[in-house]
Amino acid sequence: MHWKALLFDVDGTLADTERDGHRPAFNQAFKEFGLNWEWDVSLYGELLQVTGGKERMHFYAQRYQPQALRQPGFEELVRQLHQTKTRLYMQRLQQGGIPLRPGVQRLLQEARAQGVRLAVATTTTLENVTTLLEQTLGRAALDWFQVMAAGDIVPAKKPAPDIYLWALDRLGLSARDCLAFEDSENGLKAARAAQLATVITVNDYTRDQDFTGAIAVLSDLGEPNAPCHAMATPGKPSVLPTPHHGVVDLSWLEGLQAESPAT
Ligand code: XBP
Ligand code: MG
Repeated sequence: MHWKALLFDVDGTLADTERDGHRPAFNQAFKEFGLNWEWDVSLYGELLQVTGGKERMHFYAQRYQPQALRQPGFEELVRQLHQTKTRLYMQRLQQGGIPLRPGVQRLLQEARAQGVRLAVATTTTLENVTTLLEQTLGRAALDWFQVMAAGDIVPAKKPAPDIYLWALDRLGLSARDCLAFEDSENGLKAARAAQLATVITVNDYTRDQDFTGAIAVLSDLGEPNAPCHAMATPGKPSVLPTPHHGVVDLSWLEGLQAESPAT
């Protein structure tokens, strides 16, 4: 049996967008609104426990700006801040400078060549995804993905499984035929709650998170000249599979199917 579809998270998985993409766009939006809120690299790491930009601003206000939260019109302020942040983030993407992570383009192309379907399942706003893909792979790449599940399309964001369930429904496939790619514990929880086998590629914000239940935990997807490696994870240090030659390709992913956790 072969995987029929690969489902990709976006932020942190397709590209390292958080620290130098979303974060400064939030800060710029706060400035434009005359707020003295500033999310530095370490604070942003803490705030990443909440997915979704609007939800993240809420969480921040609850913790650090309780007086702002109590003001009438706070919901509307968050909505406007988020609109501005989305515009500023897309501008950043359009300036280039946020590449796809190693191995992403290679694996997407291989999947296309082999007739394995592609989908996106992300909590971020749809325009952010299309801009990233256009910018890194060209406009035609938007058609590579049969399903784009993004943003507020489902009310409950990751770690809820809803975005994955929505994507599976649109694909018309059952979870056992699909493989998810994630970078974070919240993303893994969402995918596993949707019964999906999940490969993790870590990044600086997520490398110490708990990835129990992932089928593989890797540094990245690897390239022939820059091989990836398996990350040690608590409780499962030595048995995690590592791709031959440090390159995640379809033949290696097929092999994972045998190890796919009981769903
Ligand atoms: C990423 C997120 C998003 C972005 C911000 O989740 O949590 O909230 O940081 O995006 P994923 P918006 O890795 O599942 O894509 O501001 O557009 O919500
Ligand atoms: Mg992510």
